Amino acid sequence: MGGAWVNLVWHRADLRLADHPALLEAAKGGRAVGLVVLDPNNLRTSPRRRAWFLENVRALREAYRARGGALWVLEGLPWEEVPEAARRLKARAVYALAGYTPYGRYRDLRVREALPVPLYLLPAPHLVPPDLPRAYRVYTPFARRFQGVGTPLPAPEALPREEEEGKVPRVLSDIPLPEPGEEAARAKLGAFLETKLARYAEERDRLDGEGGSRLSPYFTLGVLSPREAAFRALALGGEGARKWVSELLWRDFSYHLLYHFPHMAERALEGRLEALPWQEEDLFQAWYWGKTGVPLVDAAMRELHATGFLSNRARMVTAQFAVKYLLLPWRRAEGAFRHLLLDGDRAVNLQGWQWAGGLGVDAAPYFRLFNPVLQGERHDPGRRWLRRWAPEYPSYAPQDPVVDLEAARRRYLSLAGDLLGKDPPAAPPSP
Ligand code: FAD
Ligand code: IRF
Repeated sequence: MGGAWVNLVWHRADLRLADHPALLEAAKGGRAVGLVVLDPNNLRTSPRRRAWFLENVRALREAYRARGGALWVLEGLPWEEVPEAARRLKARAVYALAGYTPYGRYRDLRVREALPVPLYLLPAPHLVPPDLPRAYRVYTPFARRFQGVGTPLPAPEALPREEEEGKVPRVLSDIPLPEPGEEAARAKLGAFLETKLARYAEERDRLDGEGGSRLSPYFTLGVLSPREAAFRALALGGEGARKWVSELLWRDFSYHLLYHFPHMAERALEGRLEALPWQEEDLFQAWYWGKTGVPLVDAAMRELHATGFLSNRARMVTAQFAVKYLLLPWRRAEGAFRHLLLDGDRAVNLQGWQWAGGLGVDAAPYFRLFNPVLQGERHDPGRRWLRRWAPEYPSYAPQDPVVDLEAARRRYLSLAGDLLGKDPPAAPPSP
């Protein structure tokens, strides 16, 4: 072992060295040692997501080594493993970035109780801190709290040589993964800013997702700091940058919602809609495997299985279709989505489902239903995306659909209208 004492830096959803306040603080004395705890409570997920997490842990360990430092990787319950690491390393303190999910907060309390030394939880870089004491239920006033971002922090220059402990297991993913690690994320950010940011506002709705950055799998694990991303985009300026930063703010809004309304993981924020007559098995299987007979939905679900990614537009229409047209039990569908997505994130996915499904996030009126035919024609004009993922359909018109779109729309409007005590609108708009 190295010197007399060290500070432990416990990485969770912040698998990076740059713009990491806890790491910089811990490294002030020059003796910061990294720690990742492979937590069975987090890793009970699909092989692709387990593999993506572990590959990024491996990349983080390489980054520590490249600066002369060491990253410990222990497997087990955090309230056992963090104190164990602290004892063995003679750590003076443990530093981490605060997280806001219900499990994360519970875990951190237990770890703090079990530790013989202090656990310092520093605010993670966000555009707006999710733990604002005032609870916003609507995005726009939350986003108005944004006051710009400060310069991102540098990575610490040198880290102390220390023995490494633990191996990063290899897990086979069922899909090809993006290149893991902070350097890959930063290169992808650079390419996006250079080639796509200026046209982002016009191109972001494309069903093929080519208008966006595809950085979400990195943001989910904190491989890239959202502050660094926003800082670099805003430095370029323009409408595209403003729009892109507003999407990063949606991400913080998701954490904000789950922080203030942790029950939204179990129950829709608009609780009255929980009484909808949710359908079961057959329809769920048709939706999940992309066999609904509705081309946009089928293409989306197949792309999701094959790649672990989906454009925001495809997510909105597909999730809303599951909730409003098929009346699928929304939590089950939300969970299925999250486990297929490489960027699957409890807070962001919950917010996305409850927003798209009209279940209480933000002010979207219950009677708004996307028409999956018009959505396809509008956002995939040459049908290239459709040909790629569901080539048997010549157009976005349904073929032997599991539900008749018009009948399902009416059924939903009447059921939801009753539960919410509202008359169905005379001529509901169908965008
Ligand atoms: P870009 O367009 O480049 O946007 C930049 C970043 O902003 C994204 O990487 C993401 O971190 C954030 N962002 C973009 N759109 C949103 C949004 N609508 N809400 C919150 N943050 C956003 N995103 C996830 O990261 N994990 C999820 O589990 C997830 N589930 C979703 C479920 C549904 C039903 C819906 C409608 C959206 C969901 N999103 C989720 C948000 C969004 O679809 C993806 O973040 C985005 O499509 C990722 O592509 P990108 O990285 O190219 O995004
Ligand atoms: N955080 C950990 O500390 N340990 C783990 O093993 C984690 N595995 C994960 C796997 C996947 C697919 C995702 C995230 C993690 N995380 C792990 C980060 C958690 O999101 C974070 O710890 C959060 O605070 C826990 I995606 O609720």
